Amino acid sequence: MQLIKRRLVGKEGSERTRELRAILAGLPNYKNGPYADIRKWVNSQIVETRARGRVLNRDSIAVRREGAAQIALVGPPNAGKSSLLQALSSIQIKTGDYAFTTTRPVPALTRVEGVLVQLVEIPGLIGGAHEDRGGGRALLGVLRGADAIVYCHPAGSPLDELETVRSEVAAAGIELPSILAATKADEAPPPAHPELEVVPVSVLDDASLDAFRRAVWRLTGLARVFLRDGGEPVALRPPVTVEDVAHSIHHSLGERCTGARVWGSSARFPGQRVGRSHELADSDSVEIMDR
Ligand SMILES: Nc1nc2c(ncn2[C@@H]2O[C@H](COP(=O)(O)OP(=O)(O)OP(=O)(O)O)[C@@H](O)[C@H]2O)c(=O)[nH]1
Ligand SMILES: [Mg+2]
Repeated sequence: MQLIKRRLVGKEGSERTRELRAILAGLPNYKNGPYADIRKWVNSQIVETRARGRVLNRDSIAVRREGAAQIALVGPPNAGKSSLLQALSSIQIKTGDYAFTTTRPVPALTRVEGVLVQLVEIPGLIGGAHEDRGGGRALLGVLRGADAIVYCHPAGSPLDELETVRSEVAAAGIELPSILAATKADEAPPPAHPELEVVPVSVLDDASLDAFRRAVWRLTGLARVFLRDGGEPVALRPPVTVEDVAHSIHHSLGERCTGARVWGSSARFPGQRVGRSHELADSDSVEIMDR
Protein backbone atom coordinates (compact mmCIF):
# COMPACT_ATOMS: atom_id res chain seq x y z
CA MET A 1 0.00 0.00 0.00
CA GLN A 2 2.85 2.35 0.87
CA LEU A 3 4.49 1.58 -2.46
CA ILE A 4 1.26 2.42 -4.27
CA LYS A 5 0.84 5.70 -2.42
CA ARG A 6 4.41 6.66 -3.25
CA ARG A 7 3.69 6.08 -6.96
CA LEU A 8 0.76 8.49 -6.72
CA VAL A 9 2.57 11.38 -5.05
CA GLY A 10 2.14 14.62 -7.03
CA LYS A 11 -0.03 13.00 -9.68
CA GLU A 12 -3.38 14.61 -10.46
CA GLY A 13 -6.08 14.33 -13.09
CA SER A 14 -5.59 12.04 -16.05
CA GLU A 15 -1.99 11.31 -15.06
CA ARG A 16 -3.22 10.00 -11.71
CA THR A 17 -5.93 7.93 -13.38
CA ARG A 18 -3.37 6.39 -15.75
CA GLU A 19 -1.07 5.47 -12.87
CA LEU A 20 -3.98 3.98 -10.89
CA ARG A 21 -4.94 1.84 -13.90
CA ALA A 22 -1.34 0.62 -14.24
CA ILE A 23 -1.29 -0.27 -10.54
CA LEU A 24 -4.56 -2.13 -10.88
CA ALA A 25 -3.21 -4.12 -13.84
CA GLY A 26 -0.18 -5.15 -11.78
CA LEU A 27 -2.18 -6.40 -8.77
CA PRO A 28 -3.01 -10.07 -8.24
CA ASN A 29 -6.69 -10.64 -8.89
CA TYR A 30 -7.76 -12.12 -5.53
CA LYS A 31 -11.43 -11.91 -4.51
CA ASN A 32 -10.68 -11.73 -0.78
CA GLY A 33 -7.92 -10.71 1.58
CA PRO A 34 -5.52 -7.74 1.59
CA TYR A 35 -5.07 -7.63 -2.21
CA ALA A 36 -8.84 -7.45 -2.71
CA ASP A 37 -8.95 -4.51 -0.28
CA ILE A 38 -6.15 -2.76 -2.16
CA ARG A 39 -7.97 -3.30 -5.46
CA LYS A 40 -11.09 -1.78 -3.94
CA TRP A 41 -9.12 1.23 -2.70
CA VAL A 42 -7.44 1.79 -6.09
CA ASN A 43 -10.80 1.57 -7.85
CA SER A 44 -12.34 4.10 -5.48
CA GLN A 45 -9.39 6.41 -6.17
CA ILE A 46 -10.04 6.22 -9.91
CA VAL A 47 -13.66 7.25 -9.38
CA GLU A 48 -12.69 10.06 -7.03
CA THR A 49 -9.98 11.40 -9.35
CA ARG A 50 -12.47 11.53 -12.22
CA ALA A 51 -15.06 13.36 -10.11
CA ARG A 52 -12.46 15.88 -8.97
CA GLY A 53 -11.44 16.48 -12.57
CA ARG A 54 -15.00 17.23 -13.54
CA VAL A 55 -15.42 19.74 -10.74
CA LEU A 56 -12.16 21.48 -11.70
CA ASN A 57 -13.24 21.69 -15.34
CA ARG A 58 -16.65 23.00 -14.48
CA ASP A 59 -15.30 25.65 -12.10
CA SER A 60 -12.82 26.90 -14.62
CA ILE A 61 -15.56 27.73 -17.10
CA ALA A 62 -18.41 28.73 -14.78
CA VAL A 63 -19.22 32.42 -14.40
CA ARG A 64 -20.20 33.82 -11.02
CA ARG A 65 -23.36 35.90 -11.38
CA GLU A 66 -23.14 39.55 -10.41
CA GLY A 67 -25.42 42.51 -10.97
CA ALA A 68 -29.14 42.64 -11.63
CA ALA A 69 -29.07 40.50 -14.79
CA GLN A 70 -26.69 38.38 -16.81
CA ILE A 71 -26.61 39.08 -20.54
CA ALA A 72 -24.61 36.83 -22.88
CA LEU A 73 -22.76 38.15 -25.93
CA VAL A 74 -22.90 35.39 -28.52
CA GLY A 75 -21.75 35.33 -32.10
CA PRO A 76 -19.32 33.96 -34.63
CA PRO A 77 -15.57 34.37 -34.06
CA ASN A 78 -14.15 37.82 -34.74
CA ALA A 79 -17.59 39.47 -34.52
CA GLY A 80 -16.37 42.15 -32.11
CA LYS A 81 -17.73 40.70 -28.84
CA SER A 82 -14.61 41.40 -26.78
CA SER A 83 -14.30 44.90 -28.21
CA LEU A 84 -17.87 45.64 -27.16
CA LEU A 85 -17.25 44.23 -23.69
CA GLN A 86 -14.17 46.41 -23.40
CA ALA A 87 -15.94 49.55 -24.60
CA LEU A 88 -18.75 49.08 -22.07
CA SER A 89 -16.74 48.21 -18.97
CA SER A 90 -13.41 48.73 -17.31
CA ILE A 91 -12.02 45.27 -18.06
CA GLN A 92 -8.93 44.68 -20.16
CA ILE A 93 -9.48 41.86 -22.60
CA LYS A 94 -7.56 40.66 -25.59
CA THR A 95 -9.15 41.58 -28.90
CA GLY A 96 -7.73 40.55 -32.23
CA ASP A 97 -8.24 40.50 -35.92
CA TYR A 98 -8.51 36.72 -35.95
CA ALA A 99 -10.91 34.01 -34.80
CA PHE A 100 -10.94 32.52 -31.27
CA THR A 101 -9.04 35.32 -29.55
CA THR A 102 -11.23 34.57 -26.55
CA THR A 103 -11.36 30.95 -25.43
CA ARG A 104 -13.33 31.11 -22.19
CA PRO A 105 -16.45 33.00 -21.10
CA VAL A 106 -15.44 36.46 -19.89
CA PRO A 107 -17.71 38.45 -17.56
CA ALA A 108 -17.73 42.21 -17.14
CA LEU A 109 -19.99 44.54 -15.19
CA THR A 110 -21.46 47.54 -16.94
CA ARG A 111 -23.89 50.21 -15.79
CA VAL A 112 -27.07 50.44 -17.86
CA GLU A 113 -29.70 53.00 -16.89
CA GLY A 114 -28.06 53.32 -13.48
CA VAL A 115 -28.12 49.58 -12.76
CA LEU A 116 -25.16 47.18 -12.79
CA VAL A 117 -25.66 44.42 -15.37
CA GLN A 118 -23.25 41.59 -16.09
CA LEU A 119 -22.24 41.01 -19.70
CA VAL A 120 -20.59 37.68 -20.52
CA GLU A 121 -18.77 36.98 -23.76
CA ILE A 122 -19.49 33.39 -24.81
CA PRO A 123 -16.66 32.64 -27.23
CA GLY A 124 -16.15 30.10 -29.92
CA LEU A 125 -19.63 28.73 -30.64
CA ILE A 126 -19.28 26.88 -33.95
CA GLY A 127 -21.34 24.42 -35.98
CA GLY A 128 -21.70 21.19 -33.98
CA ALA A 129 -21.32 22.98 -30.62
CA HIS A 130 -24.42 21.28 -29.18
CA GLU A 131 -22.65 17.95 -29.81
CA ASP A 132 -19.65 19.32 -27.91
CA ARG A 133 -17.62 20.35 -30.94
CA GLY A 134 -15.02 22.93 -29.84
CA GLY A 135 -15.96 22.27 -26.20
CA GLY A 136 -19.37 23.69 -27.09
CA ARG A 137 -21.34 21.85 -24.44
CA ALA A 138 -19.72 23.68 -21.52
CA LEU A 139 -20.05 27.02 -23.31
CA LEU A 140 -23.72 26.38 -24.01
CA GLY A 141 -24.07 25.43 -20.34
CA VAL A 142 -22.89 28.89 -19.35
CA LEU A 143 -25.25 30.43 -21.89
CA ARG A 144 -28.17 28.44 -20.47
CA GLY A 145 -27.72 30.23 -17.15
CA ALA A 146 -27.98 33.71 -18.67
CA ASP A 147 -31.11 35.87 -18.64
CA ALA A 148 -30.92 37.04 -22.25
CA ILE A 149 -28.74 36.99 -25.37
CA VAL A 150 -27.17 39.72 -27.47
CA TYR A 151 -26.20 38.10 -30.75
CA CYS A 152 -23.20 39.92 -32.22
CA HIS A 153 -22.61 40.03 -35.93
CA PRO A 154 -20.64 42.48 -38.07
CA ALA A 155 -22.85 44.82 -40.08
CA GLY A 156 -22.22 44.15 -43.74
CA SER A 157 -21.24 40.48 -43.55
CA PRO A 158 -23.64 37.74 -44.66
CA LEU A 159 -25.87 36.40 -41.93
CA ASP A 160 -25.25 32.67 -42.46
CA GLU A 161 -22.44 32.47 -39.88
CA LEU A 162 -24.78 33.97 -37.31
CA GLU A 163 -27.57 31.59 -38.25
CA THR A 164 -25.19 28.67 -37.62
CA VAL A 165 -24.65 29.94 -34.10
CA ARG A 166 -28.36 30.53 -33.56
CA SER A 167 -29.24 27.02 -34.70
CA GLU A 168 -26.69 25.57 -32.24
CA VAL A 169 -28.32 27.54 -29.44
CA ALA A 170 -31.75 26.30 -30.55
CA ALA A 171 -30.48 22.70 -30.82
CA ALA A 172 -29.29 22.97 -27.22
CA GLY A 173 -32.87 23.87 -26.26
CA ILE A 174 -31.94 27.38 -25.10
CA GLU A 175 -34.71 29.93 -25.57
CA LEU A 176 -33.93 33.37 -24.20
CA PRO A 177 -35.01 36.90 -25.09
CA SER A 178 -32.61 38.07 -27.79
CA ILE A 179 -31.54 41.06 -29.88
CA LEU A 180 -28.99 41.39 -32.65
CA ALA A 181 -26.10 43.84 -32.29
CA ALA A 182 -24.87 44.79 -35.76
CA THR A 183 -21.23 45.37 -34.77
CA LYS A 184 -18.59 47.45 -36.57
CA ALA A 185 -21.44 49.68 -37.77
CA ASP A 186 -18.86 52.32 -38.73
CA GLU A 187 -17.84 50.06 -41.63
CA ALA A 188 -21.16 49.11 -43.24
CA PRO A 189 -24.91 49.66 -42.92
CA PRO A 190 -26.65 47.23 -40.54
CA PRO A 191 -28.59 44.28 -42.00
CA ALA A 192 -32.29 43.67 -41.48
CA HIS A 193 -33.18 40.50 -39.59
CA PRO A 194 -36.48 38.66 -40.03
CA GLU A 195 -36.82 37.84 -36.30
CA LEU A 196 -34.47 39.88 -34.15
CA GLU A 197 -34.49 43.55 -33.23
CA VAL A 198 -31.30 44.99 -34.79
CA VAL A 199 -29.17 47.48 -32.84
CA PRO A 200 -26.28 48.95 -34.84
CA VAL A 201 -23.21 49.54 -32.69
CA SER A 202 -19.63 50.64 -33.18
CA VAL A 203 -16.99 50.87 -30.47
CA LEU A 204 -15.84 54.06 -32.23
CA ASP A 205 -19.21 55.80 -31.73
CA ASP A 206 -20.25 56.70 -28.17
CA ALA A 207 -23.84 57.51 -29.15
CA SER A 208 -24.25 54.01 -30.57
CA LEU A 209 -22.84 52.54 -27.34
CA ASP A 210 -25.42 54.51 -25.33
CA ALA A 211 -28.21 53.25 -27.58
CA PHE A 212 -26.82 49.74 -27.14
CA ARG A 213 -26.94 50.11 -23.35
CA ARG A 214 -30.59 51.16 -23.54
CA ALA A 215 -31.35 48.14 -25.74
CA VAL A 216 -29.63 45.88 -23.20
CA TRP A 217 -31.75 47.41 -20.46
CA ARG A 218 -34.99 46.68 -22.34
CA LEU A 219 -33.72 43.16 -22.93
CA THR A 220 -33.34 42.51 -19.19
CA GLY A 221 -37.09 43.05 -18.80
CA LEU A 222 -36.43 44.58 -15.37
CA ALA A 223 -38.11 47.61 -13.82
CA ARG A 224 -36.21 50.26 -11.85
CA VAL A 225 -37.52 51.82 -8.68
CA PHE A 226 -35.70 54.81 -7.19
CA LEU A 227 -35.47 55.41 -3.49
CA ARG A 228 -36.25 58.95 -2.35
CA ASP A 229 -33.35 58.95 0.08
CA GLY A 230 -30.90 58.27 -2.74
CA GLY A 231 -28.57 55.41 -3.44
CA GLU A 232 -28.71 52.85 -6.22
CA PRO A 233 -32.07 52.22 -7.85
CA VAL A 234 -33.56 48.80 -7.17
CA ALA A 235 -33.99 46.63 -10.27
CA LEU A 236 -36.61 43.90 -10.08
CA ARG A 237 -38.66 41.73 -12.39
CA PRO A 238 -42.21 43.10 -12.88
CA PRO A 239 -44.76 43.03 -11.37
CA VAL A 240 -43.00 44.92 -8.57
CA THR A 241 -44.85 45.76 -5.36
CA VAL A 242 -43.85 48.10 -2.53
CA GLU A 243 -43.24 45.01 -0.43
CA ASP A 244 -40.84 43.58 -3.08
CA VAL A 245 -38.78 46.79 -3.03
CA ALA A 246 -38.65 46.85 0.79
CA HIS A 247 -37.67 43.19 0.84
CA SER A 248 -34.88 43.71 -1.70
CA ILE A 249 -33.38 46.41 0.54
CA HIS A 250 -33.52 44.16 3.59
CA HIS A 251 -35.72 41.20 4.38
CA SER A 252 -36.60 42.65 7.80
CA LEU A 253 -37.74 45.87 6.08
CA GLY A 254 -39.89 43.66 3.88
CA GLU A 255 -41.64 42.42 7.01
CA ARG A 256 -41.88 45.77 8.80
CA CYS A 257 -43.00 47.75 5.74
CA THR A 258 -46.55 49.10 5.98
CA GLY A 259 -46.67 50.92 2.64
CA ALA A 260 -44.98 53.78 0.83
CA ARG A 261 -45.31 57.23 -0.63
CA VAL A 262 -44.98 57.08 -4.39
CA TRP A 263 -43.94 59.48 -7.12
CA GLY A 264 -44.20 58.49 -10.77
CA SER A 265 -46.65 56.91 -13.15
CA SER A 266 -48.19 54.40 -10.73
CA ALA A 267 -49.17 57.25 -8.37
CA ARG A 268 -52.40 59.17 -8.92
CA PHE A 269 -50.64 62.29 -7.57
CA PRO A 270 -47.04 62.94 -6.44
CA GLY A 271 -46.36 61.51 -3.01
CA GLN A 272 -49.51 59.36 -2.87
CA ARG A 273 -49.66 56.98 0.10
CA VAL A 274 -50.13 53.38 -0.95
CA GLY A 275 -50.26 50.00 0.77
CA ARG A 276 -47.53 47.38 0.70
CA SER A 277 -49.16 45.41 -2.12
CA HIS A 278 -49.36 48.45 -4.43
CA GLU A 279 -47.87 47.67 -7.84
CA LEU A 280 -45.15 50.08 -8.92
CA ALA A 281 -44.23 51.19 -12.45
CA ASP A 282 -40.77 51.44 -14.03
CA SER A 283 -38.93 54.62 -12.92
CA ASP A 284 -41.21 55.30 -9.93
CA SER A 285 -39.62 56.68 -6.75
CA VAL A 286 -40.71 55.52 -3.34
CA GLU A 287 -40.31 56.37 0.30
CA ILE A 288 -40.87 53.17 2.25
CA MET A 289 -42.90 53.49 5.46
CA ASP A 290 -42.36 50.98 8.24
CA ARG A 291 -43.53 50.21 11.76
N1 LIG B 1 -14.09 49.15 -37.33
C1 LIG B 1 -14.41 48.46 -36.25
N2 LIG B 1 -13.70 47.35 -35.90
C2 LIG B 1 -14.06 46.66 -34.80
C3 LIG B 1 -15.15 47.07 -33.99
N3 LIG B 1 -15.30 46.18 -32.97
C4 LIG B 1 -14.32 45.26 -33.14
N4 LIG B 1 -13.57 45.54 -34.24
C5 LIG B 1 -12.42 44.75 -34.73
O1 LIG B 1 -12.83 43.42 -35.01
C6 LIG B 1 -11.83 42.48 -34.67
C7 LIG B 1 -12.37 41.39 -33.76
O2 LIG B 1 -12.69 41.96 -32.52
P1 LIG B 1 -12.86 41.10 -31.18
O3 LIG B 1 -13.49 42.04 -30.22
O4 LIG B 1 -11.59 40.44 -30.80
O5 LIG B 1 -13.92 40.00 -31.66
P2 LIG B 1 -14.47 38.72 -30.85
O6 LIG B 1 -15.87 38.51 -31.31
O7 LIG B 1 -14.28 38.91 -29.39
O8 LIG B 1 -13.55 37.59 -31.44
P3 LIG B 1 -13.16 36.15 -30.83
O9 LIG B 1 -12.98 36.29 -29.35
O10 LIG B 1 -11.89 35.84 -31.54
O11 LIG B 1 -14.27 35.23 -31.21
C8 LIG B 1 -10.69 43.29 -34.04
O12 LIG B 1 -9.71 43.52 -35.01
C9 LIG B 1 -11.36 44.59 -33.66
O13 LIG B 1 -10.48 45.68 -33.64
C10 LIG B 1 -15.89 48.26 -34.37
O14 LIG B 1 -16.86 48.70 -33.76
N5 LIG B 1 -15.46 48.90 -35.50
MG1 LIG C 1 -13.31 37.73 -28.06
